[in-house]
Amino acid sequence: MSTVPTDSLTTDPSPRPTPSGHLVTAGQAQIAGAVAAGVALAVGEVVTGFSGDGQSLVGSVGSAFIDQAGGDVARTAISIFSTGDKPALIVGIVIISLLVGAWLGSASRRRPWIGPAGFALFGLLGVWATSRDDLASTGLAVVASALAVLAGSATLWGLLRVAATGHLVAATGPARAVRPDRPTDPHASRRAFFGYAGAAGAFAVVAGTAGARSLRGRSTVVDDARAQIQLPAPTNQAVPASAPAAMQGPGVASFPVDGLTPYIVPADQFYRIDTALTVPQVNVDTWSMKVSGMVDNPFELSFADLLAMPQAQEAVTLSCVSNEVGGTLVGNALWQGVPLRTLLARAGVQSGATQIVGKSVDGFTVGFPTAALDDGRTALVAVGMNGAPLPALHGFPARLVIAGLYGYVSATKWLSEIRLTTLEDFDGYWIPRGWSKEGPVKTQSRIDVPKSGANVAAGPMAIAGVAWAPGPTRGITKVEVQVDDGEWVEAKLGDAISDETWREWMVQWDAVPGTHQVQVRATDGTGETQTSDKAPVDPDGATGWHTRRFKVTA
Ligand SMILES: Nc1nc2c(c(=O)[nH]1)N[C@H]1C(S)=C(S)[C@@H](COP(=O)(O)O)O[C@H]1N2
Ligand SMILES: [Mo]
Repeated sequence: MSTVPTDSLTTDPSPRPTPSGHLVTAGQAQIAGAVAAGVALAVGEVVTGFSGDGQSLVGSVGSAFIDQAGGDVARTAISIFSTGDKPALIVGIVIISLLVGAWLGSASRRRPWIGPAGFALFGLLGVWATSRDDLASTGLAVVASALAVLAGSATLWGLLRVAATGHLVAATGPARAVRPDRPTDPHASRRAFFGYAGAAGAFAVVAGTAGARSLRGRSTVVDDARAQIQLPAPTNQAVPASAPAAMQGPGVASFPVDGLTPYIVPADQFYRIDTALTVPQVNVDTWSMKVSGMVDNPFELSFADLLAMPQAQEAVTLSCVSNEVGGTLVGNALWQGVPLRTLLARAGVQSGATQIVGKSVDGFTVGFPTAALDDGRTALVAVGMNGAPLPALHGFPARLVIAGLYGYVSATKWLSEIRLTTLEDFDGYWIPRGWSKEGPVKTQSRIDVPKSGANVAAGPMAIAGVAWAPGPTRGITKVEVQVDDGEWVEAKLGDAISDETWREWMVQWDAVPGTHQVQVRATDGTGETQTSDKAPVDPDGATGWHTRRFKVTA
């Protein structure tokens, strides 16, 4: 009597009786489980999306994954989770959830408790992840998880029942529908199953998308707040009025060479690196930051308090320790904010304090020696970037900017606290994940033009790029370029606002037909030329000379 069609979508050709005695194919059970998992995820997104604080269950699971995986894949973790790979992580979590759901569905044919038990475990995982996530509220996550588990279990139960009986609710009353003695038309029940499964799947897609949209819609909150903010005029003039155009504002290069990075990088082109799966959307009206720890007078500042204090504007080149030789995880901007020294002086740093820790609203932390500030380098609690309030991606409403230190030890975005402690007492986020405790920036240079593999016409051509060794006593004093095995030629240098920024460089070269290789090396203000020794990015920044190959045709 086994006439259930097995022509499509069924992986197990022998249908098994459910506890009610009816036949559900493995394929149908897997589809039921996957759809149920989708409904559960969607319900979780909707509940957190429409009532929450900007973090979803899936988002929290993703964040927990990033924090956990960071240790194992420390070598690449910082760059893996840069902007482009975050959607991939979310998609991965959804796919894995659907696969687990499919497995739960097929296991539920024999043991109906497995479905709800599996969903409950998933719900607990969501609650656990949320409890570790500073951006999410655990109370809401418990409610969202509970509703998601209920919705998932109910969907699975309902779909298996339709698969078995052809009805969700029997015409003659629910009690009779589960009776094994009720004959069903297998074709009708198959049609009914796919009807219900399709409807539930459509609900999951629509609701899940709406929930995720609503979460993302929160980004306009920050955009609206930014539009209202009037930054005070800085007390200093970082850029003399007579300075060249490249220094006056973002988007202009020191040399008219196509493809050369602008001296001041526009905020929307500035590299972004952080562990945040969902960008923190900080409410500037309720935000505050503390100065705490080993200080005589701990205090707390609102955003208005910060804006009321004297503001400095400084050009500082920020770079990421994960920047490979020739990489793009480096940028120069005009940062405006309250000097960190002003805040520390007000707090009264105790003599035993040897480390400054920066904490973020999302739980991320940095730490660097108090001694780093002894040389007069720029250190800001920045509220502005290139003359506008910080964009959400770059730390709105306030972040740390410390010249000469890689971002992972210094540049806390979405700042919530500055804490004075000792070097022994605390390690920032990346330190237990295998990165060096201290992160001074290494001297580096990069070729922007020509591009790798470019094909250029013979004749005079520009070779150009950027070089940096940011720090009050460093900066770039010389850049040299070598084509093939020729002489090292000194490049022309663009001006710099200070030694804390990069410099653009350029050489003219008479291109002759053939395949060529160009390499670059920089010398910093201490007279030291960057080493040609190749070192990987971990644990404290890459070294080596950037090389590019290109072709010249007659
Ligand atoms: N809250 C928070 N701040 C952070 C990070 C982070 O993961 N979370 N990453 C740091 C790292 S590794 C770098 S290189 C800089 C990058 O700053 P940007 O994204 O504005 O370029 O931010 C730093 N600040
Ligand atoms: Mo970084």
